[in-house]
Amino acid sequence: MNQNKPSYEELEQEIASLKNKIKLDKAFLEILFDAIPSPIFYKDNKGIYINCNDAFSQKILGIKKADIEGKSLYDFPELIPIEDAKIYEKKDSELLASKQDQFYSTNVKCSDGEIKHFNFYKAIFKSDENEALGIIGIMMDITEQKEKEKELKKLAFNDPLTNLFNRRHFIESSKNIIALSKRESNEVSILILDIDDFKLINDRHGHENGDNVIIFITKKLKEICRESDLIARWGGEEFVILLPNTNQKGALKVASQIKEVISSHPISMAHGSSIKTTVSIGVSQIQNEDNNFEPALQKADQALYKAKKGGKNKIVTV
Ligand code: GH3
Ligand code: MG
Ligand code: MG
Repeated sequence: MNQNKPSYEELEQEIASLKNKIKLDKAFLEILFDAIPSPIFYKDNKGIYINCNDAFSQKILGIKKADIEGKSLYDFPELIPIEDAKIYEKKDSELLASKQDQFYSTNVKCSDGEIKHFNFYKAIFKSDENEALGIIGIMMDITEQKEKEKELKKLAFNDPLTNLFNRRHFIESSKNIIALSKRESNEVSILILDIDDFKLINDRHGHENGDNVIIFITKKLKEICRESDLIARWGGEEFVILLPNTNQKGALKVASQIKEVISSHPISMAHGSSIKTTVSIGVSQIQNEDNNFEPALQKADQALYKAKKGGKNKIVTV
């Protein structure tokens, strides 16, 4: 008899211990799978869900895992709209055909009703014969990151106090407007507007009330100007407005409307009283030979200087 050959009992013991190990490994993987906060799912090559983690069943569909397994994208019309199901199905087919990893990002309506932005990372799993058996997908919630990006973009383009375009954005946007106007032989004018004696407002009523005056003027400018006009906060209490399809005469009309509206409306101060303020405006039309607004703005700025010299609450044109 061979001394090294394990006995039947020993073999049984070995098998039992291996089975136990597999069970533990499986349980460990299951716990790990569910502990991952990113939704994960896998489907077979016919698009049938094989499994998913808690994050997918709870955060995305809001139903039990058992109700997802064995189903396809089209089995949850109230949770996955048909149009979305079609898009995901197309992506899955592309992935299975290409056998390459796939990445895309899209908005997803979550089980709590919120629309979130997700990055999708998808890969196929294959048989030993290299046949695509199905796909695995991981979803990363990047909503917060997207919001921050949006916020940063806004800060880069908009003035935080008034939400008007800042100087940089004005310069960029004006290029297209001027180029288009030139092509179509349309006239463009520019206004520069400066609040009169604004320092006094700050000194008498405080910086916060000064800010409110700037916000008030912004509101009035938006009310008076057309949707196509480009309004920017140029500096502290200075605004520049580009007026497409407007000649000098038209720009003067807009300027005088701004001047009248601002000087006639009382502005509420935080402590209950109200004040009135005035603005001075320089006006100039962009000339045909000019490729940008700068020469016209320079002229408008000189006009503004004259308006200030001439006693403020005035419009001067060149
Ligand atoms: P003028 O009629 O000649 O234009 O006189 P002014 O007092 O309006 O002009 P000046 O340039 O002397 O003062 C502008 C003031 O605007 C100085 C600055 O402290 C203030 N300022 C600039 N930005 C802001 C802001 O965002 N908020 C407030 N409250 N004040 C600001
Ligand atoms: Mg100024
Ligand atoms: Mg001023």
